[in-house]
Amino acid sequence: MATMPADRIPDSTLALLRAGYRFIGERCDRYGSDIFQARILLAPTICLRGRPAAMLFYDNERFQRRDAMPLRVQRTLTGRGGVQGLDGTEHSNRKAMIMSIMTPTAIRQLGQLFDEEWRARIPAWEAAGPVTLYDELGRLLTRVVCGWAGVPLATSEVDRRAVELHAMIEAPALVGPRHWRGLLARRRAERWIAGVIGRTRLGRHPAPAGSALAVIAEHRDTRGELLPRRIAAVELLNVLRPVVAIDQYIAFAALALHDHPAWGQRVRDDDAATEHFVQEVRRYYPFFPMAAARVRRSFDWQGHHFPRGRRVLLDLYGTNHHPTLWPQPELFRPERFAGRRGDPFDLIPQGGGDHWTGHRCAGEWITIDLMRRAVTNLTTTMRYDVPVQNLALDLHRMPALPPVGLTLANIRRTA
Ligand code: HEM
Ligand code: MYR
Repeated sequence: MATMPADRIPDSTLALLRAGYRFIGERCDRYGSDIFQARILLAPTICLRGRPAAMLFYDNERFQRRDAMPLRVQRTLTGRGGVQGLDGTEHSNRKAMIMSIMTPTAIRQLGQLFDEEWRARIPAWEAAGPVTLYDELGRLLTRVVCGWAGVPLATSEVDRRAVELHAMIEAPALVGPRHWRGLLARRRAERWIAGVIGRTRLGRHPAPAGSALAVIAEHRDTRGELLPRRIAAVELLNVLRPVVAIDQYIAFAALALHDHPAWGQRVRDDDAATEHFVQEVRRYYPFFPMAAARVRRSFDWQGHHFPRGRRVLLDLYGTNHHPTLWPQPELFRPERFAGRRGDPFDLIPQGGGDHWTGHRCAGEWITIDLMRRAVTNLTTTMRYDVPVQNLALDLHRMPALPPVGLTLANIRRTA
């Protein structure tokens, strides 16, 4: 058996929180190995990066998701009892429910709503002076996703729900007040959505057929039972929250347009260039740092032993920056996607493998579609200035800055 390189310090959790997105990659570079072990959250943990590692990690025979996600992440970002922590037939049943919402027609409807809202918002931005893109898009996406999903939302409620959904996304890797804010936000949001599910089931709130609300409220599990209201709420929030999270990627796209102005010209009226640009934003910018699983049955891989029950972290960011997969990974070069064949295990910002049988992100197509539309809106429907501000990428924080701060000024309509 080969010896797995290992961190020497008794516990690396703080080092992980401090190093952020580069934690696994830095150690892999230092050890000259895409696999190493560290104690994280007081337990031995195997860390992996790269394409072969991603193929291994998404093998359902070898890994399970039960008890894999750290509690602090479940209590804020994902909730408990949702699809992320299921295995086997329970997972396939629940995942089929979520994937049934993602039809091409539904994705187009969401996109059209998004475009309409964006255009309708421009006059207010024109009048407002400098706007923080992340806050503006957080509110816009909250309105759009609730309308699309069939969730009733009074105008007076938009701000509060947008803040709650943002708090859940920001909290998992932070400590202190910003973590507590995420705990509270999740409790409130689950109560809100459980109420909506309850009223829908009683026929007090008609949910449009095929909407996320209707599908989840009416779904039957493997035993033919409706989901408990709280679990249904976790699943509906698994659709609402991440659509709002796309604002981070849109802010990164705006940052990339600012840093690489020639691409602002190239993406205009060029669908292929826009696609490459969006894929490079998803590859290059840090978002979901790593995925977590546990060894289901002991096995050996590349001469290393994986004992049953061991937690394993796959470095999503590090795989997207792996030097053998991506020449000059630290350069932002959308043209690297021209002629590149799709591969389920190399570009994995939203997980790898298969959407139905595995845990790959259910919202990947929605994400790509809304990012494409956002890039078109940023480059054709309006003009703006980017005032002097600190736009240096901070990879130490998860989620990374600057999306929270990116400000646009002097917005004016062009179309
Ligand atoms: C799972 C990232 C947007 C719904 C995941 C995973 C990642 C991810 C890394 C976990 C993969 C794994 O465990 O192996 C992202 C990022 C997004 C995004 C960076 C950008 C904003 C969305 C959207 C939706 C969505 C828009 C829904 C509309 C889900 C669901 C899962 C998931 C339901 C759980 C899948 C499962 O466990 O089978 N996402 N996601 N995500 N995502 Fe996303
Ligand atoms: C979603 O809302 O599900 C999509 C985007 C969330 C990104 C959150 C980024 C920071 C998370 C740190 C989690 C560590 C996981 C082991």
